Amino acid sequence: MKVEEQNIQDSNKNNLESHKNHFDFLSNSLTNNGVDVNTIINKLKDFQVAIPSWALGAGGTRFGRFSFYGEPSSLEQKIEDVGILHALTKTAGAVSLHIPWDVPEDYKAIKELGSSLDIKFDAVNSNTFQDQKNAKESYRYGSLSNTSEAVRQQAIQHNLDVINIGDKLGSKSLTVWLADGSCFPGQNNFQNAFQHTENSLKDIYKGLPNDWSMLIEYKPYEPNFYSTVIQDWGTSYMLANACGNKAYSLVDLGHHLPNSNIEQIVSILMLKGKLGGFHFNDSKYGDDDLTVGSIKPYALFLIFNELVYGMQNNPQNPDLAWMIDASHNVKDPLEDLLQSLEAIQEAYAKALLIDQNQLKAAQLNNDVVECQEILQYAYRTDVRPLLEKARLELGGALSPINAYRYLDIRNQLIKERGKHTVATGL
Ligand code: PSV
Ligand code: MN
Repeated sequence: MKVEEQNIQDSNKNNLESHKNHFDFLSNSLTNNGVDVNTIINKLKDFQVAIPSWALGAGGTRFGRFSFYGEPSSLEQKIEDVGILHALTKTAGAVSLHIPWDVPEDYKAIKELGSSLDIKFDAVNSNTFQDQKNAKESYRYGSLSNTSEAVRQQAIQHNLDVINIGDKLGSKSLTVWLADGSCFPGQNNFQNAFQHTENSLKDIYKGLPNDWSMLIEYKPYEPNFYSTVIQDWGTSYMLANACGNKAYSLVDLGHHLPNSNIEQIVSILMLKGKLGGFHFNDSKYGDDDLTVGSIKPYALFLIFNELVYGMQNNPQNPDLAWMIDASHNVKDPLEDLLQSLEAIQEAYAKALLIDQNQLKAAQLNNDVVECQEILQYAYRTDVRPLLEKARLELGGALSPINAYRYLDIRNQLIKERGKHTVATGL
């Protein structure tokens, strides 16, 4: 299914006037405060976030999964779903595939479908956290860190295969997330596990095309509960340095222990030119994969403040691979992603409002109160009219969620695909 621009325009009609009033009011007051509103709108228009193929169906927990009606059951349908998100928001112009869940049968057709919907193929993700049918070796006790050379070789080869698949689609980066670790003290030799991982990553790195990046994702626990080989940003940073200048760290917001200062991690990785990718989600307790901005919106804003600072001051980093990594059991996955996209744009717009020169001056004067005032002035500003304006100018929806419901998209998908389709993924 494809959402036609005319239908989006129809859904906007009734709210255009109220949008204009809100926008004019905000735009005037920001302009009076020295903000260049057009620059912010253009930055919002340029900001594209990849949708992971596995978030388009309902997620699940180890206790069960409640599949959502009309889920995409093929790669084509997943890309069509991303097309729907992009048509409504104009900010979801990329998809991130997970191999082997998403191996294309017809590359040409998949590429054509992507470009007909203005969707690019962003980072490709390897999977050595599950055993695949007919695989010779098992990842039960790890993959790139395994004590067995044969298992490590199989996992290295899988990553090389993933690069090859991504290359045919126009992807430019490989994301490696390892579940490797141990569940009980004494189970693993930490040093050997780390050394094997470093050597395996170097072997994968050798197969990376020149214009590609390798993104190394870290996570403190789960599925292993005692130790994880790539447990934190420092480990990921060490490994990226060991591999070379095309290897970077990837920050997933859910992959930190409670109360970690993620904005500081982001800032230092950017200073060192080693931040390559970013997975958005939100969490209350662990890697909860909840809708972006649903639990800690202020923390998200502070993270964006550092990202904006880094994008302006640290050209040593590549363009970041932005992706949403969220999924759960209880919402329509497309509505959930629309909410996440909105929260990301909102935090980004607020961070763009921060007057960096004023902040710098206040920091140099050690004016702690003024520093906080500057951040909170930006955070408390309701920037939604700016997001609406950016979407309108690109032919998107004033309110993507309202348009999605007004156009009755889920019911159309159910009609097309049936009720009991199940998306591949976790
Ligand atoms: C692991 O929790 C993770 O965040 C990695 O990005 C995976 O590739 C993804 O989730 C899907 O399992
Ligand atoms: Mn992730």
